[in-house]
Amino acid sequence: MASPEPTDQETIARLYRGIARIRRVEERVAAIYPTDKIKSPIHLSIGQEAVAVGICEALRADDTVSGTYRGHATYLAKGGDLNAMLAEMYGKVSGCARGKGGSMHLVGLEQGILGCSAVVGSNVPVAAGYALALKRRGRGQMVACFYGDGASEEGGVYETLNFAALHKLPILFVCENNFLAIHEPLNRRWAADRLTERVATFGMPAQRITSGDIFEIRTAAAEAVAAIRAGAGPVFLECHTYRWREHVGPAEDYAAGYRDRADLEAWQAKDQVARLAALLPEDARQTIDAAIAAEIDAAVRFAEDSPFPALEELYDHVYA
Ligand SMILES: Cc1ncc(C[n+]2csc(CCOP(=O)(O)OP(=O)(O)O)c2C)c(N)n1
Repeated sequence: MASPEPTDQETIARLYRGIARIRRVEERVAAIYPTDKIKSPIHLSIGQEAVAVGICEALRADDTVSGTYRGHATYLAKGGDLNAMLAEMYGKVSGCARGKGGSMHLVGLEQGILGCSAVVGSNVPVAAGYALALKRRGRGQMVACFYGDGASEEGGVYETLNFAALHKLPILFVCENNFLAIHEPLNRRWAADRLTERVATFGMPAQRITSGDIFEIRTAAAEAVAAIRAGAGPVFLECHTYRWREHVGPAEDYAAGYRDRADLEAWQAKDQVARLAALLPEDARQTIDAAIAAEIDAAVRFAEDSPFPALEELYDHVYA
């Protein structure tokens, strides 16, 4: 059951701005991609934005997120720098990883973005280690760790859930369940669709949100964050969502035969960008849209005008 929509226009406008900004950025990235100016592979999260925005709404600025290689939404929702994100994709020195990481390795320690990895599931133990460090530091900070349903099949994720529960780490695990791991749907990978129940057996509250509703995600995140800050240990949220585009790249791939366009249409019918847009007065929405478009134009210019890293730094910053 979806939680009631907030009536205050300020909240709706803020959520709309967050979610529409991510959508428009990724649409622009998809449009630029065929020109070959973007040097990195891209994993778009178009359709999935409500999860990142709903969760990050509940976080403090000094909290940390750990994202996946499909991390544009997480990076932007946590306050990542759009200029630095686009420059990173262009391979430019002004990128958030000096142009050496690309789209799959967005990082922004100043904004609490821990960085992510192309190795599926590998961000999860790193996030728990960070949560352990934050707990020891004792300033009430926490981590929100995002991963996919495919990543949930990695052994290291289960070891991490156990460790986090045992040590009552301040971490919110968020599984973005889009039902797909590359071209393999969930029902060909799991005998039983009981992810949330499996996680609960480790000894942490575990909740499934099937609606994709940004208000429901936001409410659940706020409750989870309050419990985590009170010292109760980790919480797990499984958020159903859907990726509209292909696994990697800018196109649609419904002709590939591994999924049905009907599934897309069902999710598009409850698209949260359109829903929030409809909750706003027309002039307020247009003002937000215009600001987003101007910001994206400026970020594209910034990425295009920035230089590539110098040859002399080829081997710098690539080994930690
Ligand atoms: C350890 C590891 N195994 C396999 C791969 C190949 N691989 C890349 S993405 C992916 C699917 C992951 O699916 P999911 O975690 O659900 O994330 P989504 O792409 O749906 O966002 C796989 C198997 C990889 N990158 N790393």
